[in-house]
Amino acid sequence: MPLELLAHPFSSYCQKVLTALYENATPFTFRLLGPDDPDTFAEFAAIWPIRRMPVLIDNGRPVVESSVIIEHLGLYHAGPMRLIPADPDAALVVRMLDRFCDNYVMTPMQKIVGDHLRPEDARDPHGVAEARALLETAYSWLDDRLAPEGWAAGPEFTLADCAAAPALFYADWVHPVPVELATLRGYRARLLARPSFARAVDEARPYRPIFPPGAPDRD
Ligand SMILES: N[C@@H](CCC(=O)N[C@@H](CS)C(=O)NCC(=O)O)C(=O)O
Repeated sequence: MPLELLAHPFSSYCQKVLTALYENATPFTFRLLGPDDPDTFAEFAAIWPIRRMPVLIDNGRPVVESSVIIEHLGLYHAGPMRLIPADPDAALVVRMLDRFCDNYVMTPMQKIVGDHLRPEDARDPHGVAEARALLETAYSWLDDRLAPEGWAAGPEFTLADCAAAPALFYADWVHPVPVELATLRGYRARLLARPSFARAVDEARPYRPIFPPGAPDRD
């Protein structure tokens, strides 16, 4: 039975997993989680009551959480691109950067986006200000840490880059990376040029009009 991914092309965490799948040209069936397919959504909600996408189904076995899905793919559907290094110490660095991108870039970005979905009288300006401050700190830390070439953890593209790509892509839309952080801006540009992530971004283009704060006219 082929792998199935319950996902939406415009979702940042789905793009993280799609990037990993495309890196290895892993065959899978994309099952769209959208308003037009209530059956797929009901299946998703039954599998994962937390209702956060994506969910991978591997021969009937559901796998949740994007980082774990990518680890699962490396264990059971390995391809030529090893997204988690074999060396355990190098793997720790990759996992730390993956956590960094999810917790300190993706989470505040989602907070800013999510605030636009709230009713006017339930907005959270204080929480949004905190999210913006966290993004500033995260951007600065990444800019200091990244090399001017290559990827987050070194010369190889890894899980950390799968996480960084959609996180920085959308974070820059809602809170632009300052021009003085040239290393980080260069890294975001390299991620956008990586064919695996570029494909995920292209597939999501038709959904840009639904970006809650309004999508800018650029990648
Ligand atoms: N920790 C989860 C986060 C997944 C997540 O937040 N997914 C978002 C889409 S990018 C979602 O399903 N949001 C739906 C909602 O918040 O109701 C992962 O790594 O997979």
